[in-house]
Amino acid sequence: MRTLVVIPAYNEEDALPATLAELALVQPDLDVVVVDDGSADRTSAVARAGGAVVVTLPFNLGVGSAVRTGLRYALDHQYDRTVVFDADGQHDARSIDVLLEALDGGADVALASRFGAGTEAYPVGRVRKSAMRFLARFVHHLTGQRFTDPTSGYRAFGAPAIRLLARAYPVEYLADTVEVLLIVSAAGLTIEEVPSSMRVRTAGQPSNRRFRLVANYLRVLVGLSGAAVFRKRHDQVAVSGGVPREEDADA
Ligand SMILES: Nc1nc2c(ncn2[C@@H]2O[C@H](COP(=O)(O)OP(=O)(O)O)[C@@H](O)[C@H]2O)c(=O)[nH]1
Ligand SMILES: [Mg+2]
Repeated sequence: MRTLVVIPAYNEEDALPATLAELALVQPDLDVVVVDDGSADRTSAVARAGGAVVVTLPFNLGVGSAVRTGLRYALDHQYDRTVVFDADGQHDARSIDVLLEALDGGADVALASRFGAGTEAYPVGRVRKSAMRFLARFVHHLTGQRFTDPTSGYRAFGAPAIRLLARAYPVEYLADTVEVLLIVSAAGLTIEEVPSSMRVRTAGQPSNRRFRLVANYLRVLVGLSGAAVFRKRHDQVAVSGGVPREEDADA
């Protein structure tokens, strides 16, 4: 089994050295790719100095695009499993073992939850907390599965999920965490949530991209509902055979 750690990074020269050092210490057998997403600082240089392979995107494309790039790298280089890990030191490298155990146990995707059983309390503001709760309910409604932390970016993917997401990983904010669960679940792959305590950021700037704009949050809800309705209709049409399917129309 070959496992690749993918680290999306944007202007993380301050935090990345300690993150890579921790990974090298705790998970010495894992290869690491840092996807430098058009950083303006020395992210690429410190990543190389820390022993990682660096894939550089020409300009800032966002976390989703960076993760998709990392998964594509994993696919092209015949890795069996991929762990997505933050550059900022918030993720605990020891939890990689727990994520990989979930894959060993048969899950296609393993999701590290900040709020799972036995985790230390992670500080979240009131507005963000209710927004997260609502999203969790929404995801439950659409997938039939309950997640305590659907916006967590700390995840592991097995081979079928890598194949799917190397081309389908969503690139919009929030969709890059939440919609992934819908895509994976709709494809019939299984997701397992495991607990992992998360630290507060020690260096660099949080992008705060996830909850900066209420408008963005609402846009995702509308987008997800639309996608769900479309999928249902598309399936119904396909089943009834009344209207040609897209593939047929293309032929
Ligand atoms: N590739 C890429 N990575 C990003 C971008 N913004 C944030 N990141 C990375 O995504 C990870 C999580 O970002 P962070 O700002 O800590 O978000 P939070 O933990 O959800 O508050 C870190 O490794 C960041 O370097 C971006 O625009 N592109
Ligand atoms: Mg962070």
